[in-house]
Amino acid sequence: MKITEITIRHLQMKLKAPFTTSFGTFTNKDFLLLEAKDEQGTIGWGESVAFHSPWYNEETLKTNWHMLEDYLIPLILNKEISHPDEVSAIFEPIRKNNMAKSTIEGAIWDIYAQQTNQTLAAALGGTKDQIEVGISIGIQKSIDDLVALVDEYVRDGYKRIKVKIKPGWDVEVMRTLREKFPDVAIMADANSAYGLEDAELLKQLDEFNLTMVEQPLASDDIIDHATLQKQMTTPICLDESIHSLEDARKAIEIGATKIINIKIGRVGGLTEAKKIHDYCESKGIPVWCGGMLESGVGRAHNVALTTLSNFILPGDTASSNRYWEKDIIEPEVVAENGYIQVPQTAGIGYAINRETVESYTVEKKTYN
Ligand code: OSB
Ligand code: MG
Repeated sequence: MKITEITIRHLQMKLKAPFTTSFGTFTNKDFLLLEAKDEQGTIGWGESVAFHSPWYNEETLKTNWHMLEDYLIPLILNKEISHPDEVSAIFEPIRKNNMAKSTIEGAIWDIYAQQTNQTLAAALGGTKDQIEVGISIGIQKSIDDLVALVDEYVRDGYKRIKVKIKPGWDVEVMRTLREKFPDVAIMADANSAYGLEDAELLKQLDEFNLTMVEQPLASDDIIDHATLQKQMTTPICLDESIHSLEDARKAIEIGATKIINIKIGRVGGLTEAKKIHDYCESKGIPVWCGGMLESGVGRAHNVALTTLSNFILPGDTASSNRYWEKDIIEPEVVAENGYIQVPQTAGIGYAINRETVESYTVEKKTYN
């Protein structure tokens, strides 16, 4: 295949409810949607998971647009590509900027799957026809509000409840949840809100039989995570720290992580995500697919990736309607009783509603 035209759109979608993490609150989701066309006219879609502001990591919507326009699109346009695994080699001269790279790579995987007449899941080597999912709940105004939400999502059938924690919203919150929901799989995500000096506090989480604690410490500190894991029984799961197979290998080797959250954008695309998945499987490290409040396009890629065998733990890919009044795909992603049925049409498996896309578009530009 040869990509002959790429369109980038900045979309803004209003979240049904604000989502608060230890690093900030989202009320809108601003992101880039990428449409790629090849010489046969096949269209593929990719979503950048970079946020509007550099809170989660250093990438932003604008840095992604810059990297795409000035570096990545010129490297890809009119280049002969026989398999999407080649894209990471084409992008090798450009350091990091994984979310920007992943945006194009995702669209190329979609085109490849369509041209080989298979689902994206099958193209990746996935085997499941349904996937198990959990849900991630932001920081709330009160513990009562949180308990009410957890209750609702448990009734919906979500297979695992993740709650965001930060200093001042941690041990007592988890204690209350464990008391109210003794049999539910519960975990906590700190988004790097703590330091090793908080080890005594974090160790108190061991009382609550949590499935894991996600990214308690800084993103660039896998050494302190290893030190902390030696002192805690709750498994540590790394999110922000893992950008590549090499990061995963080192974190596992030093005992910094017992579980890995794989986010396609954070690791630079589906090819690297698959490599991390395969490596973790060989080491007996379970993985799960994280979320970045994606629209339907990113969600579809997450669903496909999660069909790989070592995605043993439920991920964060909840129903479209948990986030949006109206998603940009048809049908929307639906979790029923904690399961999403994997679509069976070629490519990402969901159709794009162009009218809806246009209604959310703030700015767009075409490159050819
Ligand atoms: O750390 O997993 C995270 C949302 C925004 C930024 C970071 C994270 C999250 C989530 C929500 O936990 C996942 C989702 O529902 O998409
Ligand atoms: Mg996380």
